[in-house]
Amino acid sequence: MRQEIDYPISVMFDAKSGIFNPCKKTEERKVSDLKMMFHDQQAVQSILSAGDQLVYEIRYYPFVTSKSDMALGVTRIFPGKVGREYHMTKGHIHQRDDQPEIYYCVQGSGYLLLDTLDGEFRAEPWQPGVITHIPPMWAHRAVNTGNDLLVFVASYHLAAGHDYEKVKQQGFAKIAVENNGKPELISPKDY
Ligand code: PAN
Ligand code: ZN
Repeated sequence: MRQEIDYPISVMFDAKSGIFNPCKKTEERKVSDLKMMFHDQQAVQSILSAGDQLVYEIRYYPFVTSKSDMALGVTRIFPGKVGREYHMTKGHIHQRDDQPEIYYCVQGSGYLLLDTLDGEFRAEPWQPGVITHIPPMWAHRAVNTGNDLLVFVASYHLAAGHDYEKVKQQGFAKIAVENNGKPELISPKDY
């Protein structure tokens, strides 16, 4: 028997702003939410004592049906840095090891950083139009290295789950920092 949740749903999306409607939930992430992810702890402290800084926002629509689910998540990373390190998402690996994801960059510029946490690393340069498949078992983090908003669309199963602890403890093999006005990927130990 078809239930109400089993019918198609569309939302209206504005790629420039990253806003879509209707939207079920919006979350904000500030420097205080990812303070352990940044490598300049003095810069983190001075931002926090000045009253925090918005790094990114995520807007969600969970399409749940009686058979399965598919989540839509749109992330808006505001331009900015913490010390020399560019604004980025917290980064996570999916709890379930059979869960991939699609990211579609629609606005801004930066990188998608991918790390297996067992020695393999990739940095995909991002500009509007780039779609990246994140295979299962790769931690993922987006970085905004531009002067404007970076917007990307994500699609994944809610069942994937988000493990932030592994990334928090180990970090990614490389981080994106500004060097002479340009983005550069360096090893965190060289910060
Ligand atoms: C995305 C991310 C979103 C925010 O929807 O959750 O971009 O990044 P963090 O979750 O690392 O804070 C996704 O990858 N979902 O699986
Ligand atoms: Zn994910």
